[in-house]
Amino acid sequence: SDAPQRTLPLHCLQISSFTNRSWSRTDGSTWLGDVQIHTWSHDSDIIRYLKPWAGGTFTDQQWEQLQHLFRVYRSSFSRDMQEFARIVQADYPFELQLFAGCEVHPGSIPESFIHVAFQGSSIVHFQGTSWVAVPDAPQWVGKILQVLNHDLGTRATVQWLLNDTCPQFARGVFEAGKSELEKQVKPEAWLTGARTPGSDHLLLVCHVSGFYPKPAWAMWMWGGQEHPDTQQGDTVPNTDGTWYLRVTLDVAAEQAAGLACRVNHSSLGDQDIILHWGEKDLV
Ligand code: ELM
Repeated sequence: SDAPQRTLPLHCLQISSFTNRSWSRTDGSTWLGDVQIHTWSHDSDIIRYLKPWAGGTFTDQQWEQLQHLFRVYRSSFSRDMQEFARIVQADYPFELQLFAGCEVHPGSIPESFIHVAFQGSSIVHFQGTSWVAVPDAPQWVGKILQVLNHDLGTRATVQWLLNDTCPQFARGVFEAGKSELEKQVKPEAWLTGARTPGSDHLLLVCHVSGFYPKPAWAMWMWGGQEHPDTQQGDTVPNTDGTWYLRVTLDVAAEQAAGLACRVNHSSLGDQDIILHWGEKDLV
């Protein structure tokens, strides 16, 4: 059909730890939106699928070619970064993080990137056809850029990975995993509350768990109104790929009666979950 192709961003994370001149390790992972699809351990020669559809629409041969490219890349990377560390006299231990990926927007050109961080701070990224320093990068980054940009073969390969391979792979893997990525899983919700020691206050907690996708809404309600003292928690992952959210409210014990927690999520449509606070919820 001509319907706009919806996709999700494809992200690759690499963490390389350099302990001394002769020892380092590199680990990686690939994510489609908030779902991890590959893992690449330092101890393994192969990039492992975490989902049956993690090969997307690539043929076995295309995938084998990529695996080979990344095996060569990983050993070259360790060697080259040790050499750079020597050139700029970096202190050990140090950590390099690479964040790369692409996002395919319906009806416009894909956006791709590689960002490199040293000791947690961004230093270099790939732009157009070459490596460039971030605006506030330390001086010594210039020396590294000269060497990096001298390697025309790698620059060409990086452009091919960013402009062709990544968007093609992202489309294919989204297509292959569509039913799982677009699944809707309803949350469960429950209330707990505890007396705040040394006061006549209660800390009420509304727990919302097991939902997918990530966006969810929860509020403490009083007399049909959103309670302004509601404290939003972060939405954090469960171990099974679903999400967990809690909202809390600190109230005087005598004001707890009549409070309710209201929960909404895309899986619920307009059928919000409403839970009324009761003494039985005290723990
Ligand atoms: C091509 O990561 O230099 C494939 C590259 O040896 C794929 C990249 C995908 C990434 C360092 C230490 C301390 C403080 C700061 C630093 C600076 C950190 C700067 C990091 C710059 C690289 N650069 C990031 C590239 C590393 C490997 C390359 C290179 C390697 C092998 O290249 C040789 C030839 O030189 C080349 O012309 C070509 O013939 C090639 C054919 O195999 O062989 N290049 C590649 O492997 C995305 C990662 C996802 C998270």
